[in-house]
This record gives sequence, structure tokens and C-alpha cells, in this order.
Amino acid sequence: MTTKCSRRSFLKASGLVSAGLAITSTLPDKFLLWAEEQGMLKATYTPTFCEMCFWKCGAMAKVINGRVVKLEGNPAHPGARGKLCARGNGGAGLLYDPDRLKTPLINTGARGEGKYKKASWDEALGFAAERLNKIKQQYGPESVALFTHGTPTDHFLPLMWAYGTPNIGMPSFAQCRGPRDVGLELTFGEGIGSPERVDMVNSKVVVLFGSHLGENMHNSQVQDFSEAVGRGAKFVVVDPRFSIAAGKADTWLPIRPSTDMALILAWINIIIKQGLYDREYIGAYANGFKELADAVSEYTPEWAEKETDLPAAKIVEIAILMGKNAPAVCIHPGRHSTWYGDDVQRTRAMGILMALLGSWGRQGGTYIGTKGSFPKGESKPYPEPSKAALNLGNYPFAGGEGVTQVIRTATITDQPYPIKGWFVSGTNLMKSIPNQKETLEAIKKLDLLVAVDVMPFDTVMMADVIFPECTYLERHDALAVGKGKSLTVSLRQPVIEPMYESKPGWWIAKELGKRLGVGDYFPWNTYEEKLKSQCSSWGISYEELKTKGTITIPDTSDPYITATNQPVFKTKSGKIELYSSELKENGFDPVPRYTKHPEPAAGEFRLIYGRSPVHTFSRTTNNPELHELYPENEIWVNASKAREMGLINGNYVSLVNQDGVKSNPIKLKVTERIREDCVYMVHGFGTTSKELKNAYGKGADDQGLITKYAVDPICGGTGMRVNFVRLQKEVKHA
Ligand SMILES: Nc1nc2c(c(=O)[nH]1)N[C@H]1C(S)=C(S)[C@@H](COP(=O)(O)OP(=O)(O)OC[C@H]3O[C@@H](n4cnc5c(=O)[nH]c(N)nc54)[C@H](O)[C@@H]3O)O[C@H]1N2
Ligand SMILES: Nc1nc2c(c(=O)[nH]1)N[C@H]1C(S)=C(S)[C@@H](COP(=O)(O)OP(=O)(O)OC[C@H]3O[C@@H](n4cnc5c(=O)[nH]c(N)nc54)[C@H](O)[C@@H]3O)O[C@H]1N2
Ligand code: SF4
Ligand SMILES: [Mo]
Repeated sequence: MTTKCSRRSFLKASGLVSAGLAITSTLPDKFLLWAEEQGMLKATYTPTFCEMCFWKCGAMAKVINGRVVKLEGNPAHPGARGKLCARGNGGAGLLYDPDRLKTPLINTGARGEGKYKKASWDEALGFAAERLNKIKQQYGPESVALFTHGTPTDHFLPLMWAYGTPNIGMPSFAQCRGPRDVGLELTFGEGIGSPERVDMVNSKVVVLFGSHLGENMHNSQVQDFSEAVGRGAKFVVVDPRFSIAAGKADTWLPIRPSTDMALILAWINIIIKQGLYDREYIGAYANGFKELADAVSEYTPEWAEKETDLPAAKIVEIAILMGKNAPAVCIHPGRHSTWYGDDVQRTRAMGILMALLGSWGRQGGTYIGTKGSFPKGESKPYPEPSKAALNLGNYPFAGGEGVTQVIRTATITDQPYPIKGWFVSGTNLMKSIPNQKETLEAIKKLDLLVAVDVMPFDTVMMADVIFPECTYLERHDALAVGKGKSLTVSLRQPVIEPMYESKPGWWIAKELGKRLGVGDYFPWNTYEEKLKSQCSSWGISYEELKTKGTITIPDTSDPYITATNQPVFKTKSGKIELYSSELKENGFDPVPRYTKHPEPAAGEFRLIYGRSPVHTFSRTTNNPELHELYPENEIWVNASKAREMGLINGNYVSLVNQDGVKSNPIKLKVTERIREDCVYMVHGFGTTSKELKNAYGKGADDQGLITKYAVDPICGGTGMRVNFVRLQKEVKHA
């Protein structure tokens, strides 16, 4: 059996990627696997967890002769259940990517020019520390901001807190799930968690708004989705595009983009008017029903038909379907929710729909997260910043996760106080925050830009000093605590030693901490020492974790509301807030209301974007294995529109947005599977970093075209589907 063959059958069996997309192993891997089969070499397996996206699936790494030849899902891990997605399988492609950052680098040219000299760790750490200390002296520690994503956060957040800044920016909040989390917190007093606590496996009806599962490839969630489809659950997919999920659905609702709120409010109205809501549940757990009923009474199915372009009769039919199958109805609240700027309210509307159906905390709806927890460790208290975090004044509900673009504006304007340094770890700001011109302007103004990364992506290549982190397969990281149905804990441990001169994030944070005078926040010699002591205080065997990779704590699951398992709503009123007095007090609509959004003019299309199942944003675009599967993105254009413009499948076009910004040439995908008023592309392509030999210049960058964004006044999320483009035919592009 060759590897290629076994991978194929594995992928096929997993149902996660089609067999045709199997990853081919490299020649050295093939030889090693052959030698192992012949009994000449022995393989070892090391459990760890994946960082190719943020689902943190448990993985088993197979190593022969010091080389990682294969990654498989850990059967004991709830996010993986023995399978990895294509990106997880392709993790070794990152490890062995020849374009990886290999040594610390110090900029020797103008910022962004890409001229670097190799430096020793001591030199690079000293360079950063000296400048960080200078900013602290001159402006105060608050004038440095941390931008971060993924497990590097576990190391650099404490470092920056110890340094004294409260300014944290996470694109995974303000450009992603911020509005969803805030909307649900305002309604139920808590978010939906990650992995989302959706109980699709037990649902009779599942409703997806966008949420393009199958392209959005969060492993166990896609497994749940497949299982529910196989079991015959009814799927309703609301999407202007016939997504993979729509292809599996009973009902596809090709909604006019930006009008989801109209549909949800009409559904709420119908469910109330027809008495399809769960009276007992609402009576026991919710407040504001009357105010809600009054506020939504104007949203009739006929009105919604005009807004959404969906037939009124169909809207009624689905409302009845949901009502009849409640509470086993899963209204998936989505994840990437920064769409149109009224996104907290859209998520609140979804939450209200869940409440009316009595599905929050009920089988087939959403489940109650484990009540199990681990004791909080003692740590030295962090200094109290003397200036408030930048978010707080602007967005009352933003919380501590950071509104990236507010930090960017402060960097440009020096208001309310200057931001002089950016510390960027595991996030590619040029690709993730809208309006690149502003990002560039802010970066140009900085006194210091530090990057900690594994690859020379666009933002990294503008840094003054670059710290090469080793990949997740070469390091320890913080324990991953899973709060799904049960409490779980997983370990990341090195599968092989760090390659080149790369170092783990924990080491970089500790060493920089020493040089910033905050070394006592890292009072251990190695991270493993810290992990061992944490395990012993949690009553877990570190040795068991090392061999199994993941441990599920027994008797920590009680997922549904029962007489003895009553829900706790941490809202102001202690109830589900159909009417939010908290929003009202802050000058916002207490019940969601419909606002019309601008429509594309003749000849224009709304630009919408999403995921490829084999890539994670920009971060995998250079991965040799994943690049081979999907080297460049395409632009989906409705077939009759393409005909009108004389464009055919495979032509290259450029996209020009309302502000005259033009994209790289991008290949046309002419299809019936999208509405006429929008075009669709996969996010993350069109990198500008020449260091990335596979990805440079391939495909087009959606972010470049997103010059306009609609800020959610409640949480600061940036709605990014508010840009319109025209298509310009290009001569064939290599
Ligand atoms: N393979 C892969 N999987 C991933 C990721 C990845 O990078 N790669 N990223 C992960 C992360 S962090 C996130 S946040 C999620 C994002 O994935 P999701 O949370 O699923 O993102 P959405 O924006 O909801 O979904 C995109 C879909 O929305 C549709 N859409 C566009 N406009 C509208 C509209 O106005 N109304 C409706 N109803 N639909 C619309 C698009 O056609 C597209 O099908 O994916 C996660 N999973
Ligand atoms: N236009 C547009 N904008 C978007 C989106 C979109 O669909 N369209 N999606 C939004 C969403 S949902 C999200 S969550 C955000 C995500 O956006 P980001 O937070 O920027 O996340 P990534 O793109 O994953 O970050 C990529 C960077 O992390 C680096 N990296 C990878 N692994 C490691 C590691 O182990 N250590 C370190 N130190 N670095 C590592 C990569 O090399 C790369 O430079 O973007 C948002 N912005
Ligand atoms: S969903 Fe895929 S990429 Fe994400 S952690 Fe799991 S295996 Fe890795
Ligand atoms: Mo996201």
C-alpha cells in the first residue's frame, strides 16, 4: 500500500475532502514509508494538536527517521474524532516549506522595502527591547499595541500585559466573530463558544445563514453536518450563492445579499402571529415578549419578499417548518459575522428566533456547555495601565478582544493618545483588516513594528525586526481546554526539534520579557515545567496527556435543560433579553430593526467572499501541498451576466471597486450557482510578499478591494460586504 493510496482512502472515508483532492506525499516521504513497510525503519507517533486553523484538532504525527511523514486525527479528540481536514493533513507542508522564516531578521532598508540582515537572537531581542523600552519611557506602555491570533496569543498577551499595555487588536474579533459573540451575550448572557455549541447531530431542522459548512471546514462541525444530512435532518441554507452546504440542503434560499435581517424578522413575526413559539419556555426564561411582538408586527412575509427577493409563501413555509419541529431546530449563529455593520443586531435576531423556538439549551438546538472547569492558577498581578484601552470609549460592548481599526486610527491620528509600536504575532493585518491604505499609513508612522511569525507574509515583511517562531509541530504551547459537551484538555508538544534557528513563542516571550524587565512573569525554565505544574494543580497526569494527547474529564457533561439542570442567563435581568434594556440605555435599538443597505448600481456587483476547504485565509497559500490543490482563487460570476458581458469561463478579469482600486487578474468561474447581483471569491490570495515563491502574485486579494467598511456601532466590527466591483477583461495571465 503506498502512502498516496492510503491517504486517498483515508480522506474518502473521512468525507472531509473528496478523494480527488488527496494530498500527494513527497519523494523522501514515500521512500521513508516504503522503508518502514519493509521493516528497515521504525515509525513513532506523537500526539499534539493542529494550528492550521483554530479548531485545534488533536493530531497524531507519524515520524520516521526524524521526518514528519504523516499527520492523522486523534480518535480521542472531540474536535478531530480520528480525522483531520485537508489543511490539517497538509501541516507537514508548513513544517518543510522552504520559504519559512529561518533566522531572526532586522530591517536594513525603509519599512516595507523588504531589505533585511540576518541577526542573532540576542541582537534581535535586544533591538526590540531597546525600542520598546524607549516607547514606554517617552509615551507610556499604552502606546504599544499587540495584534494577535492563535496560540502565539497565549505567550504575547501576558508579555504585553506585563509590559503595561491594555491595547489588544484581534482581527478574529472585529473582522470575524465579534458581532456574533456580543449579540448572543446581550441576548443570553453568553456566547456560543468555539467550537460552537450547536447540536446539529440531534436537529430535525438546521438553518444556515451564510455559514458555508463544507467550505468553512471546521472539522468536527463538518462531521456533525454530514451526520445530520445523512440522518435526514432538514437543512435550510440562506445564501446568495449555491454553496456546498446549499447543495446538501432541502431548501436553498438565494437571498438578496444584506437582507437577512428582513427574513429573520419576518420569521419571528410569523412564529409569534401563528402561535408557533414555545410559550412555556418564553414564560420561564425570557423577558420583553410583548415589546418584541409589537416591534416586529410590521415585518410581514409580503414585505420581506420585496426586501429579500424570496417568495412570501416560502418564507411562511419555513417558519412553519421551524415552529413544528421546535425545539430540535438549530439556528446556526455563524462565525464570520462582520457583514453589513448591523451585525450584532442580526445575531440578536437569530438569538431571539432560537429563544422563541425554545432551542437554546435544548436537544437539537444549542447545548449547554460543560459546567466542569479547571482551577485558575495564581499569577503575579499585571500592572494597571494608566490610560484606558482605546476600544472602551468607542464601543461599549467591544470587551477586551480589541477593535483593530481603532488602534490603527489612533496610530494615524495620535488621538486620543499616540500608538508608536505594533507587536504582531500570528496575524496578517494587511490581509485581515479592511482598507489597506490606512493600514499602510499607520505602519509607516510607527516607531517600531515587531513581527513573530513562521512565514514571511505581507505584514511580516514590513516589520523592523522579525522573530522566526518554530511551527506548531516543533513546540509546546498552552494547554487547550475544550468546553464542549464535556471538559477536555489537550497538549501540544514538539514532534521534532525546531528547525533552523526558529524558536517557540514561549521562549521568545520569556527572553524578551527578561530584557523588558518583566522576566518574573515567566518564572519557569522551560514551558514543559509550567505545563507539568499546571497539570498537577488540575489533578491530571501529565504523562497520560503526553501519550494520549487529549483527556476528557468524566462526568462533566449535562448538555440540556432539565428540571434539575436549569439554565443560567448572565444578562442584566437574569433572563433571555428579547428586549435589551442594556442596548436601550446605550442609545441602541432594544429590539432589532431592519435597515436597508445600499445596492449595486447597473454594471456593478456586490463583492462577497468566503473560504476554500483546503486553505486557511492567507496563511496556507504558500504551503506546497495545499497550493497544489488550489493554487489561485477564482471569481464566481452568474452565467447570464457573464454572457451579457461576453465573458467565458476561464477568462481572466480584473475587479475594479467603487473607489477605483483594481485587483490582480483573477480567473472567471462562470456559474448558475450565484445570484446576478454579486460576485464571490475565496479570501486570502494575491500576496505581495515576493519571499513566498508559490503564492506570490497568485490570485486576487479581496481585502485590497474592501476599501469601504461599515462599522457596527455596538461592538466595532467592520462589515466588509459593502463594496461594489466592475469586471474588466484582461488578456490571459500566466
Ligand atoms: N477551510 C477553511 N475553513 C475555515 C476557515 C478558513 O480559513 N478555511 N476560517 C474559519 C473562520 S475563522 C471562520 S470565521 C469561518 C468563516 O466561515 P463562515 O462563518 O461560514 O462565514 P460566512 O461569512 O458566514 O459564510 C460565507 C458565505 O456567506 C455567503 N454570503 C455572502 N453574503 C451573504 C449575505 O448577505 N447573506 C447570506 N445569508 N449569506 C451571504 C457567501 O456566499 C458564502 O457562502 O470559517 C472557518 N473555517
Ligand atoms: N477581506 C476579508 N478579511 C477577513 C476575512 C475575510 O474572509 N475576508 N476573514 C476574517 C476572519 S473570519 C478572521 S478570523 C481574520 C483572520 O485573520 P488573521 O488574524 O490575520 O489570521 P491568519 O490569516 O490566520 O494569520 C496569518 C498569519 O499567521 C501566521 N502564522 C501561522 N502559524 C503561525 C504560528 O504558529 N505562529 C506564528 N507566530 N504565526 C503563525 C501566518 O504565517 C500569517 O502571517 O481575518 C478576517 N479578515
Ligand atoms: S479543522 Fe483542519 S486545519 Fe483546523 S485544526 Fe482541525 S484539522 Fe487543523
Ligand atoms: Mo474568523
